[in-house]
Amino acid sequence: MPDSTEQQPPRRVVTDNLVSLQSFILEEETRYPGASGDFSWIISAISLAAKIIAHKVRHVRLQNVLGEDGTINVQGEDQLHMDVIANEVIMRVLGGRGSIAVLGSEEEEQPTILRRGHEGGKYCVLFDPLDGSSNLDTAVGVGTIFTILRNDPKIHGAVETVCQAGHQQVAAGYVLYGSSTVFVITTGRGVHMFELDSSIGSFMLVQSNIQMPASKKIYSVNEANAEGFPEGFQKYLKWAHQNGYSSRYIGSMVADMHRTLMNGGVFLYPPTKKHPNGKLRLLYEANPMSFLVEQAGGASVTAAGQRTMDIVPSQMHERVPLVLGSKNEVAAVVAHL
Ligand code: P6P
Repeated sequence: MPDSTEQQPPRRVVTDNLVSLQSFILEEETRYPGASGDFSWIISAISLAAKIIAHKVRHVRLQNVLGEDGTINVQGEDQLHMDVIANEVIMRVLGGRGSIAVLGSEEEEQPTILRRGHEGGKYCVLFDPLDGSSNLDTAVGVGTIFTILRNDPKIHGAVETVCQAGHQQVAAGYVLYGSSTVFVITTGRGVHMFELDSSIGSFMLVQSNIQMPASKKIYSVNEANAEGFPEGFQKYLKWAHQNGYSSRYIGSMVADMHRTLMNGGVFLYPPTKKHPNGKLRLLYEANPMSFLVEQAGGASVTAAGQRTMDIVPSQMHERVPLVLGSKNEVAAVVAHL
């Protein structure tokens, strides 16, 4: 036994710990005394669904799941095989989690009630199972978007239960099936990114507390629709053209959003002739992305300059015009509206 006078070896401090999504969420849970673990189970379920979908997305031609399913979804869009498959995977994985009261999907007209408040239903989960799926045939990045809300047992209608303003979200995130599979999430304490290590089947923490640059001269919009944009948006685009901005538009929201989150810039889907209220859905696209952007130091507003997360939805699939991204870039758009 060395005596106290002997030089003790320096204690090793490991700074680049290996942290999985599972352990990250469990550690987060310890910050909430009395937390039951229900919430962690939901994130775990979403993570499992993401791994299953990632495998199918990366083998669509080999598994012969490209193309149309022959049905039309509630949005009036041709459903693709992968839309249906991704939706089924998430419904089947989340359906088994005892703390979920209501599930809402872009692919289904009505929310699904799994259990009432007195039966243990504490949370509602809304999701777009495979946003941008029309890009699958050209192997462009697509994504799953999710948001978690509290279930109010006093509200009985499923639609009324899920129609909550974005600032009431408990957690939100997306999975981007891109050149890598990344899982980006916020529970209201910063934005954190995990990358799927398919050799071990785990999402591993690769970046914590992501903060967007306050300014970045990149705008992301489908300029083919510009003729139908309200005048303020047309003025903004003209200003951006004259001030050295670059244009980047993939046409897959999760991919455009991830670039904006990581590099800065502003993503816009204004009112158009075809979509006078914008194309993107408030509850399970605009709100989760807005939560992430605000947590990363950015901003998200509608075409009227109103904070997106203050809108109280009246319908589950309502659409909203959207401007989100770096704080100063959103301000530059609003200044022209
Ligand atoms: P447009 C995909 O269909 C989607 O819902 C989003 O992922 C994407 O941002 C948007 O539509 C693209 O729409 O009209 O530019 O093709």
